Amino acid sequence: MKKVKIGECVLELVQGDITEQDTEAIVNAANERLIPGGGVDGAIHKKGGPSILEELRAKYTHCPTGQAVITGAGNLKAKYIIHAVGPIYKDGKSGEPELLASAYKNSLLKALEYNVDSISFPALSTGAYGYPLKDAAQIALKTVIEFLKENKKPKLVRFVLWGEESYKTFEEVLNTLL
Ligand code: AR6
Repeated sequence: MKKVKIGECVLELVQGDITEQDTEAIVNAANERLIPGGGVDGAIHKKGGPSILEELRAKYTHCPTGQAVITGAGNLKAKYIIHAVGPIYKDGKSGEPELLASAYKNSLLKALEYNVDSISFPALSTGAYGYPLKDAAQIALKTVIEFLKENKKPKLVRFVLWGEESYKTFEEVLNTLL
């Protein structure tokens, strides 16, 4: 676990499972059609139960890449799920960096809109969507740090990294940014 202060806010890195987090919101790595898939998305829907998909279907038809929508969290400990859509990685020159930054930023804006004090993120786009881990970590951390400096909330942002490689990469990148 690594914890740093960004002004009054706390930024944490932990290795673990996003579905277990007790932050007020957790972020899902969703797709544009908001159809439950594998990875984080599969785990969240499986553990959170059917109310999450019912709410998605009732409120939204889709979510463009780089944007985010919000629902309740069913059986999970969190109160909200922010469903963010990261880009599918092609060559790094097709707008992926901007779209990935935008997925983080729009999730944080959603959190502010709902007065969310604490939020957990997975490493968006780094699984099925193929974003190189180190590049994705740079964008994720830079975007969050910039947002916290500017907005002074949410009070806690936690990255929940699946596996040691992902955790270590985020830790190394964070050390270079501080
Ligand atoms: N907790 C935290 N991180 C996890 C967990 C977990 N329980 N499970 C996997 N990861 P992915 P994407 C890590 O594929 O790349 C889905 O089918 C994983 O190791 O979940 O944005 C959706 O429906 C990786 O580092 O999301 C979309 O179609 C990171 O979470 C598509 O995949 C993200 O991997 C989205 O792809």
